[in-house]
Amino acid sequence: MSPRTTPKKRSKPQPADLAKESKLPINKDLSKDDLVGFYRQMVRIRRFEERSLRVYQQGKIGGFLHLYIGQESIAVACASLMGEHDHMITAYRDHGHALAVGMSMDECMAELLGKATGCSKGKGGSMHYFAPDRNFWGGHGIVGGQTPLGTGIAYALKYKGLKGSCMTFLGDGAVNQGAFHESLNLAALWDLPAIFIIENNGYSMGTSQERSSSHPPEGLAARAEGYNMAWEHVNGESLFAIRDAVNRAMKRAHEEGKPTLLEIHTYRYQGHSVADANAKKYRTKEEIDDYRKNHDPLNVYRLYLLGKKVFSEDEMKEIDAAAKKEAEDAATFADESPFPETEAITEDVYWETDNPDQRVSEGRLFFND
Ligand SMILES: Cc1ncc(C[n+]2csc(CCOP(=O)(O)OP(=O)(O)O)c2C)c(N)n1
Ligand SMILES: [Mg+2]
Repeated sequence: MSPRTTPKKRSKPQPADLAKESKLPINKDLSKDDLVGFYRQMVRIRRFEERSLRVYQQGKIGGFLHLYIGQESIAVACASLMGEHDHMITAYRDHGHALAVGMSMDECMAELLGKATGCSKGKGGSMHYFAPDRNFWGGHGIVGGQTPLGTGIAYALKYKGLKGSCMTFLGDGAVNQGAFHESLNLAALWDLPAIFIIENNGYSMGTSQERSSSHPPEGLAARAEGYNMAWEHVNGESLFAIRDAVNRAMKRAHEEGKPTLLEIHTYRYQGHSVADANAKKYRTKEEIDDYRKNHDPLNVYRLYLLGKKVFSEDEMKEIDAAAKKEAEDAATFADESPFPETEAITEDVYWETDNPDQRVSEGRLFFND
């Protein structure tokens, strides 16, 4: 059999039809509060990140800062569907997911500055936000490293007999990692309630999808066919389209205990991280401008809400001002917070070091002499 043609480019952005997608079963009964709430969440993420970029430029953040600007619809739509036993785990571009599941700007901003009041007590930084109490399992720096962990969470749900799911987010660059393929295989083989969500923003650092991945003409998600797994390609410009597809995947997980692979078409306007000096060299200015002007999920959704008179221009501006103030206050909170004590460096690393009375293993623990 001759190989199928490998496409040279990822698909072009498609204009979303929010009016049509708002009538899909999962969206048609949303209240004004729900609809405005999604907007507020997306604006909060964007303003938080814009403020965090300034904090970085002021030299207050050590390490990396990967911004999610342009991808907000994904985290917000996915979080909006989570029930008691639905979980999330993602890579290092994790601020949007963290805020979407309900983490506060204060604990997130303080973490960026390495402060003791941060969600990981200042020891994780931008790439390692965690809130297990909100079913949010991080925040992982090794590309694709979160995929076996997400598969394990899905396995735990099945093992415990809980009706839930684990959404594992990854980038388009992570789909070539072995761990991802091992995860897909086990999730399909063992019928796990796992949902793998590729946030396809077209680039892994400075490498475009066309230079890194071979895939069937239908896209990266079609690789799921090889694992006998359900898959869909989704337009990330539309919060409604994402909710529709993720809801289908969640139902499959909850009711049939089966996995799904979703590929959501999206874009990042900023560089890979704020240290990406070449952000405008590996792609054209026209490409960035086109997404920003015509396909920005926040803008597209704002125009939809204004057009449908769900909220007024004034209400919209108030939401924006409140998000800016919240981000400003978080920056002050982070500034004024203390750094962790030096002794705290060995805490929260090994359970048995923190809880010697519950120790079961023999021998020398890493931090003990
Ligand atoms: C195993 C591993 N290899 C390489 C890196 C360096 N690295 C960090 S991010 C990245 C690109 C990943 O791109 P993608 O998965 O598309 O995610 P995005 O940054 O676009 O969200 C690379 C190669 C790493 N962190 N881990
Ligand atoms: Mg990418």
